[in-house]
Amino acid sequence: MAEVLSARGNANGVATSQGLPNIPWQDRPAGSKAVVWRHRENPVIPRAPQPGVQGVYNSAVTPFGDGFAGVFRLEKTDRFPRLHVGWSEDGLDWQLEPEPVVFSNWKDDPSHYAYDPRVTAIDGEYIVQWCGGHNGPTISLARTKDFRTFERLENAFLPFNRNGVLFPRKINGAYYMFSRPSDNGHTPFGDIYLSESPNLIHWGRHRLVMRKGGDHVGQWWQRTKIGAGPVPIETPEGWLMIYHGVIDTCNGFVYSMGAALLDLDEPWRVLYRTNQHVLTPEADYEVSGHVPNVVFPVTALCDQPTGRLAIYYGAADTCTALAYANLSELVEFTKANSAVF
Ligand code: BMA
Repeated sequence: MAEVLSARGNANGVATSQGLPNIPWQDRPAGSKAVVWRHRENPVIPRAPQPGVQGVYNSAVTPFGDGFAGVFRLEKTDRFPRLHVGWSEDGLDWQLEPEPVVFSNWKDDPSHYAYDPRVTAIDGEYIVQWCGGHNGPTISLARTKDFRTFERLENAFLPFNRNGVLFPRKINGAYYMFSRPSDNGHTPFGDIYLSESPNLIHWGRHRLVMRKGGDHVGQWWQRTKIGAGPVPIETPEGWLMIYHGVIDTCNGFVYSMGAALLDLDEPWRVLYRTNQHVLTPEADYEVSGHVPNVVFPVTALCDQPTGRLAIYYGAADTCTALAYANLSELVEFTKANSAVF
């Protein structure tokens, strides 16, 4: 990888347009009918991309300046998960900072791991959400304008919790964030909840959004647990929430990708929810790695004028992969292949 780029971005570094003409993109392969299809040169960040790094996965990227920035889950050979900033001009070739993110206002405890980050552009800045160690996993937050200086906020919730995902705008004056109450281990259960905040500090009005399950409507792919994925995308049909659904098999968990549409004003109300996965581990880099059979979506970039979606996902807890979809096709697929429960 090339050397780390210097400072990037416009005046405040925050993308202002709904258009994203430099979004990574490849057309659906000829003959394929898939609603979500893989980038041909996957993985975009391979296994062991740098000496001493064994995995970069479940990471969030965002438009930034003329290109892209991101916060990556990076594991060196100590296998301790930390957040590292990355930069890219095209969303495909990433330069990763060798040192983890530090917080200007926070003395980190070396036992505080950090994994599965999301990045939300909102109110002229970027809010980073991740699963932080706080006597067990919970949802940690920080703000940045330039991906160089980060100010840590208080943890949003009590442990144990994972998959915090902040909406990209306030709804009726309030911030909203998904989360998934968990346990201190590998969590053989889990439903998606939504919480509200006036200030990104105090969270309440916790509401159940979606439950795992589906046996009673003839589905197994999301029967063990579910968790929110990328920052939801606003569409005329509702908030598009891409999420992961998990089945427990005799070979362990299998993580697949699904989609749901939520009411625009009351986003705890599920309008549609796919009755089947839209991507499941099948490629070599998804079925083989440190944790086999994991497709873990974390980012969905959208070019609104063309409807192009670029979905970044962690593959097998080892590398970073990319898939594509068309926004209106995915919305229509979700509506046409839905079972809400
Ligand atoms: C979850 C998290 C993710 C991971 C997934 C599959 O519980 O730990 O970071 O990708 O399991 O192992």
